[in-house]
Order: sequence, then structure tokens, then C-alpha cells
Amino acid sequence: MVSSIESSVGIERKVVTELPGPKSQALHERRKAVVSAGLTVGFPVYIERAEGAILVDVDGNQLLDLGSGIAVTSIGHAVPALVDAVSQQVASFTHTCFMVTPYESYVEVCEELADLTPGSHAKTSALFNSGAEAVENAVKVARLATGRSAIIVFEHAYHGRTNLTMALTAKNMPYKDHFGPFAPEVYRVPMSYPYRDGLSGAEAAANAIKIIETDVGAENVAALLIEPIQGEGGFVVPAEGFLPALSKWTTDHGVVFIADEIQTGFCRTGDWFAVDHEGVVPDIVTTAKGLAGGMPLAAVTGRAELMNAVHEGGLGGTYGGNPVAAVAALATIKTLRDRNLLGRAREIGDILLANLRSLQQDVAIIGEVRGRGAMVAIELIEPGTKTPNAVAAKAIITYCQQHGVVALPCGTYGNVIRLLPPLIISDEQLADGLGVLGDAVRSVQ
Ligand code: PLZ
Repeated sequence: MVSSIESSVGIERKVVTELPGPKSQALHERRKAVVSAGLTVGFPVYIERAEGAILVDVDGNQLLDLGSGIAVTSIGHAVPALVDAVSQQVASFTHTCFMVTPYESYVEVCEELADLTPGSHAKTSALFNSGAEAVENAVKVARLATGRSAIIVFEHAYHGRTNLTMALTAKNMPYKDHFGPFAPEVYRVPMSYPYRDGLSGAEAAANAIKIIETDVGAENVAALLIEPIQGEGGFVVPAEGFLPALSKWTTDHGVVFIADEIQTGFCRTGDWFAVDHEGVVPDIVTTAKGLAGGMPLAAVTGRAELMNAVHEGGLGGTYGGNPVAAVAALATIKTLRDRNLLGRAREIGDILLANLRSLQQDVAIIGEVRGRGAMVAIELIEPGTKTPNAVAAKAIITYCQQHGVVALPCGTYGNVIRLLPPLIISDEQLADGLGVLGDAVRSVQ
């Protein structure tokens, strides 16, 4: 297997100052004068370089990265294949605008997307810069192709911060508060959340479908948009059968099934896409993050008849599919393939789940351990209840940070800690990170 990947053994976690260190603290002070206070920073250590699964900060601390910049650097930091591809492209040309004078790498990325996304039907893609932009465009395509306007989304969903995607996102604070008015024709239904709703996938789907049919009417629905495993909302893994039942309902009613695979895509969950796990074939897939190893790139990939229903000039944007980002995507996809990082994501999942489930036995504040592949979380609760425990989550993350481990919170109630390690992380690094996390959980217990 690939547990002994060369580039990830280069450097290890090492804390040499208090964290954040003095130089980071000074930079953080400096930022106050010029960076909007609307951007909060989870861990104010300023990064100078990175390698494999390690971030090196301006004070010389080596931090173990269990977040991958929110599921982006899945192939690891500073991977030579990506560095070379990007450097060469920068030296050749950085931009022409694909809509003005095109280039091959854009076409090649779309070929890869057609090949890798679920289903053997003809597919076409359009490339964008951010996940939110991809989601917006997926909705545009679905509305145009169906001639309908309603969009179905789910509780705990996260789809972005632009005006339409704020409407699609569930959680008010911090994403939406006072940023309205929001786009209309967005309808929210319950997500399958086995830990909290106790329903089977079939029951949860029947429940959601009943609400859609009574409150909206199938004939008004352009698209059903869902994260196959919810990211920001708390790594909510729907019960088995939920996604297939929804997919069937959309097919039966001429509704476009859009899988938002922006956080789950590109081997993160141990499949190329999270929907692959249950053989669900979406009509449209949105991707970003792990697609291009840190360069900003996003894509909408869908059935050719939907994507090509758009009138000429109906899709686009100045930077979408930028040549530097496009070659980064090609290098990323090649690295995922060549290093069998799909298999590695499964191994990481086995290690994380086994370790965290055994930790759960020892403590009273872990309500559930869940996830798939290298996308695993613990949900923290008040002992003996299912009451969300955001205070514990915050304390655990702070402990991890002070010990040089980057772990991220998530969840509607802020009580979930998620692990999204780079897929090239070594077994030793993973064990090291889990050791710190275990100490952290025990320390607040
Ligand atoms: N869809 C499923 O996870 C981005 C958001 C971080 P952008 N998630 C990280 C933050 O607080 O802004 C995301 C996602 C899913 C869409 C998006 C949006 O992707 O590239 O951030 O626009």
C-alpha cells in the first residue's frame, strides 16, 4: 500500500515557540489595520512554506495539517508534480480568457471530469473559480434546462457565500446574518442525520419527499441540490438508502439531481466522489477544492443535454478555467491516480474510525464518530445527553493548536471536530495527530 509515501516523511510536527509565536502575533496585530474584521481566523499562525502534511510558520514551528485548507490540498503541500506543472505554465502564459482565445488544458480538464464523475452518459463541463460560483451555475443550468424555478436544499447544508448560495446555505450565523434579502424559490427540507433523527434512509427520504410534494410540487422543482456527506454542516453522513431514494424521485419527476461534491470529491471519502459509495449517478456534479491542489478552480459537470441546453454565451467568466489552475488540476488528478490516493483515503478512514471509536469508549463527551475515508469527525455532546457541546469542541481545538496540530470545527451547532488530512499523510504523522487529539479530548473531559 502507499503508507510510506516519500515526500510526507520529510518533516514532522515540531513546536519551538508558544503558539501562535511572536512573529505570527505581530503579523496578526498588523493585519487589524488593513484586513476586514469580517474575516475571522481559526488559528492565527502565519505560514511561510509547507511540505507534505506539514505547515511551517514564520516562527519556525512545524504544524501537522489535519485540515488540508478545508479539503483542498488532498495530494499534500508542495508536491513536485504540481509545482513543476504550475511553474512551467506560469512561464508560458498565465491568462488569455478561455472565451477569448482558448487553450488545451481547459479541454483536458473537462475530459478528465467527464471520465471521472459518475455515469457513462455524455457529459460536458464549464469551469469556474470557486465552489460558490460552480453551485450558482449548476442552478442556472438546471433552471434553464427544466424551465422550472424551485430549488430543494437540506437542513445543515452549506453551498457558499454569494447571494444565491447564501440562500442555499442553511446556517444563519455567521454566513447570512443581515446579508439579505436572499434569492427566492429555495426550499429547505430535513436531511437524513441518523444520530439525531433516528430514521432509516428510506424513512428520511420519504419524509423529505412528502414535504417537497406538499409544499412545493414536483412539477415546480428545477433541482434538488445536496452534499452527499455534508461538510460545514457537521460531516453529516446520511443513512444508507437516502441518496438513492432521492435520486430515484428526481428521475421520476424530471428534476435535476445536483451533487455538491465540492468538499467530498476527488478521493476524499475513499471514492472519486462520495455518491459513488451507493452507486448514485447525479445529473450534475459541482467540484472545486481538491480538484486543483490549492489553485482556485471549480467545475460544473453534467449530462450533455442539460449543460448544452444553455444558449451560446450563457456561461462564462473572465478567469474560469485559468490555465495555471487547469494544469494544477491535471497534475492533481494524475497524482491521485499514480499514488492510489483513493486507496490511501480508505486506509486513513479505517485508522481514524478505529482510533476515534476506541477514544469514544473512554470518554463521555463524544456522542458520535462518523465519516468516510479521510473525512471523519467527532460530534461532542454533554455527557449522558445529545445536547451539542460547542464549548468542548472549542477547547479541544485550542489544545490541538497549542500542540501544533491544525484541526477544524464544523457543524450547525459548532460542536463537531472534523479531520481532513492530506491523503499523503504518513501513518506516523496520523498516529501523532490522533495522539494529540486524544490528549485534547481527555483534557477537557
Ligand atoms: N459547497 C459543499 O464545502 C466550501 C467554506 C469556508 P467556495 N466550504 C468551505 C467558508 O467559511 O467560507 C463549500 C463547500 C460545499 C460549496 C462551497 C463553497 O466553495 O470555494 O468557498 O466558494
